[in-house]
Amino acid sequence: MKLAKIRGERGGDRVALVDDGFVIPLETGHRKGALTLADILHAQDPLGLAKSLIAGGATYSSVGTTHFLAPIDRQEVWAAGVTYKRSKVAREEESAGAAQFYDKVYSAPRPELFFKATPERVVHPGDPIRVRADSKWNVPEPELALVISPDLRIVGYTVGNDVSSRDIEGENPLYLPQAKVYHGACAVGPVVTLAGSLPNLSECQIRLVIRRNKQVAFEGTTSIARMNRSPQELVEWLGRDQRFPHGAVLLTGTGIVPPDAFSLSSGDAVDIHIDGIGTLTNPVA
Ligand code: DO4
Ligand code: MG
Repeated sequence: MKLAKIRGERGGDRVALVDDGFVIPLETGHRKGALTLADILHAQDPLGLAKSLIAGGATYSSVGTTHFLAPIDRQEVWAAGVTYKRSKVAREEESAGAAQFYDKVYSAPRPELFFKATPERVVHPGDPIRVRADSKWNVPEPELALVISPDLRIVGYTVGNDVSSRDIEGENPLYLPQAKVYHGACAVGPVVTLAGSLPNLSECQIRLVIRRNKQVAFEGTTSIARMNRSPQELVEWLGRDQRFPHGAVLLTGTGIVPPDAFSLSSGDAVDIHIDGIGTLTNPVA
């Protein structure tokens, strides 16, 4: 079972339950203060609460005709890095003088964790992501995203794109925030699959397809089983001496890196599919 934020036909945004290809808007406004998607996700029984909010006579629509929004409210977006061997090797290759740090962080107990975006900065499904104007080497990073409650439970999963500038990061690891955090660098969505509804995570595949002029310019697949750390471990580190009163979304690192000759260009279309969740699609501005 999945939850989402959708744009209603007359423009208002709604929280919806997504089940078996159907989208069912929820009546979130009739209780004391309107409930947000995050309120439902952070509840002890999100599915029970969502089902109790289906109005009698609710109009179902189909997933294909629905305008999905990023399924985020006030959560900060964080990201983990170098959690797959492919990412470690790619950073070692791109990095001018700091290759050993990537090997160290891949195998150290403490993971690489960095701040990625405030919710206002998150790009909605279908809206354009961006490459930095002062960068020549840019890639999407297709990542499993964990939806985390204020009490640090993993309450759901969505798809994240940690768009990154490889030349800026490669020049000096201290430039990481500039390579990672800029306008249009983070997309999330289209739905949140509730924690209990995802098949065994280690059996799920992540697939990235980049199209240029309607032709496939790059495609790659990895398995979440290849992640060198468990989601729970990443959340435990994220929550150390840290508080998330509004919850958090944590991107768990990329296991797919296009070859070094590839860089994202304006007009490209990026599809990231994760089994059991769905496909996040964004054009490049
Ligand atoms: O250290 C660089 C960032 C790595 C990253 O974002 C990833 O592995 O996904
Ligand atoms: Mg990443």
